[in-house]
Order: sequence, then C-alpha cells, then structure tokens
Amino acid sequence: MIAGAAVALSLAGQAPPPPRKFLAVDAHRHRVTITLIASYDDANGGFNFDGYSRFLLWTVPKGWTVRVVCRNRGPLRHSCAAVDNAGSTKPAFRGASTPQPRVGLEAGHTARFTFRASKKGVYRFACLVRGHEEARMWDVLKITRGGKPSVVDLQAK
Ligand SMILES: [Cu+2]
Repeated sequence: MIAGAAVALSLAGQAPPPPRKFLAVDAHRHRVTITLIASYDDANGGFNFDGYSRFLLWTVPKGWTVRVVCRNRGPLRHSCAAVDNAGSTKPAFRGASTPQPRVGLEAGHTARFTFRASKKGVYRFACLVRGHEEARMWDVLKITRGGKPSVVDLQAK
C-alpha cells in the first residue's frame, strides 16, 4: 500500500513520455499504428492517453490505414474512438472505435481497431465513456492531403 502510494507520487511529477514512442509508421504500406494507453499515469487524474490530455496532435495523410491499439491501465473503464468533434458519440470512420465505446474496456484490457483515413479534416481520438471527454480525455487527429505521419506534443516548447 505504502509502496504503491510512493510510485503514484513519483509518477505525478514526471514529464510525459515522448509521444513518438506511441507511433509506428509503415511508409511502404501507408499504415500507421497508434498506441493509446488510457490512464497511462496520474496526469489529469488519470484521464489521459499516453500521459497526455488535449495536447497531442496526430497527423496522418489521407488514404492511409490507421491501426489503433487501445490499452486500458484502469482502474476505471475507458475506450478509444476517432470522432468528428467534441461530444460526438459515433465514430467518424467505419470501425473507428473499441467495442461498446460508451461502456469502455475493463481495467487491464486491450482492444484494437483499424480504419481508413478516408476524409481530410480535424478529428479527435476520445474516450467515449460518459464524462471522460469532458474531463479532457482526448487527442487531436488531423488527416492531411499529403505529407508524413507525425505526432507532436502541442505544449512542448
Ligand atoms: Cu475514459
């Protein structure tokens, strides 16, 4: 119990990990794999993906395939979905969410989904469990006409 509290305290003050470690690019196949770890650490009360809330910008060229690995570290249920904008409860692309995204994955569970980045625009990766997106549990997803996939921390100076 005490050891657990010490770990939580030491994580709380740490800078988030470099987001590039959560992006794998297969340029030959025009495919990216994005790993979204829900409740990665204690940042924002655990309402984060990969240690970030609101401030990650993923860029994927139109036409590429996006594979998402959504892992829930818990203790709450969480989900991952690509949606049009704030408050959207339906995926913006066919198949672009974990199963039953309003219910979410149990702690310790992982789900994968794949979709085609078929429309240019600005979207979100969000947790669709009620109240979590409002608690800033979302990233920005931008689908561009060309260029290369990337991920940036919008708060990095
Ligand atoms: Cu959540």
